Amino acid sequence: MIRYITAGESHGPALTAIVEGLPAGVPVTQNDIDTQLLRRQQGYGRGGRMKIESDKAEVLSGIRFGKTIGSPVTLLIRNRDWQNWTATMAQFEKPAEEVARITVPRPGHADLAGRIKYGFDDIRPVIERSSARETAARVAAGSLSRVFLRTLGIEIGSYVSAIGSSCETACSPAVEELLAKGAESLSMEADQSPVRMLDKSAETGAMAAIDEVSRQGDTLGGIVELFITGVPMGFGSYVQYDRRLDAALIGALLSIQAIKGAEIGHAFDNARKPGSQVHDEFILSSADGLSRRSNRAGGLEGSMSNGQTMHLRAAMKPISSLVSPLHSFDLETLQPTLSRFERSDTCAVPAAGVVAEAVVAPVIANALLEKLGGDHLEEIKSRLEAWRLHVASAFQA
Ligand code: EPS
Repeated sequence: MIRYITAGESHGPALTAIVEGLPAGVPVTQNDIDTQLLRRQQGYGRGGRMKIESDKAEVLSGIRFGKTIGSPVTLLIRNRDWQNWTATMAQFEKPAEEVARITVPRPGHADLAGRIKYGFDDIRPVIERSSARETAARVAAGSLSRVFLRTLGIEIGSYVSAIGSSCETACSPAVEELLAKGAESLSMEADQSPVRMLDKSAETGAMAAIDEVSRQGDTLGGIVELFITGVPMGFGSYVQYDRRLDAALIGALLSIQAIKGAEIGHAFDNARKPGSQVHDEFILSSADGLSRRSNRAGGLEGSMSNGQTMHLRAAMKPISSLVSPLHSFDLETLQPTLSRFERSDTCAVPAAGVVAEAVVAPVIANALLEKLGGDHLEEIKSRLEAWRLHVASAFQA
């Protein structure tokens, strides 16, 4: 099973990830990792930091001659900005010059609870580790599971359906066509847009809205649509709560900084409708086997994959670092004051889609490994092929 852990502060020397449990024999290129890191850095509405960084992963272990070797993979992404923070973020010696302590929490951020929980006299350490900069390490880590899945015909993709109130009015027919080619085709199309939207009028509206809130010193959130194609029936299980695949997927999405809600399929819409308008009816044909009239369940029934495209949705709140201050107070004087500005983005929803793709990749890879086992890619490939044939044979007379 794949496990990973990340380390690193936003303005420390580097971010690191150790990924354990990847099978041996998965072909990985430097480009497979760095392409995802570059995608994460894009998007209309990003702040000054992305102009400083040019994220690249150094592979310190676990890959030999372009293939995983089954041992833990260590990834290191250096923070270029570190050179500007050596005094503030010094590991050992406190610098001679005064380092300003931060004592005014930003509403909506980890500042307040983090400062009290860890007993700091300065909010800086909370800002450093709660920062979404950490997602660079998770994108690098996730890129390995993503390659593993791609070699098995399982692809992950996303697009942005809403930024602020600018949203797609209906699900674009282009989505179905792109998904038919695999979910990565959908992502490649979305990547052509500065806001990763497929609908041009929504894109124009979103960019204008980002400009407008930026002028006002404000921020915008939005909604990411995530798709996974090629997952066969029967991953995950209903038999125990911690084997439920839907819960693991939603948990992964909610672990992303600023993501406050997630759903599978049309969960919230479905809740307002009778069952006859919700459940995806079966069509059995001798030519095509099993298909469905719809996919409102988002590819999961009974917490298991049902063979349809998986569709998840995540809601990102507006980033809580605002140029225009909100009401706050000073934790030292306990006097009301306005919140301080910490450099940030106006909108990071396009990047959140890339991060969402990365965090669900190990979840799907683990569901696959739980179902099929295996330590080497070729072994897993043949087991998956056999499972796909077994499932298809169930619907043939
Ligand atoms: C981010 C890096 C950060 C922020 C942003 C995301 O860099 P800095 O703090 O140096 O500007 O731009 O982080 C936040 C929005 C946050 O609340 O911490 C990145 O690499 O994605």
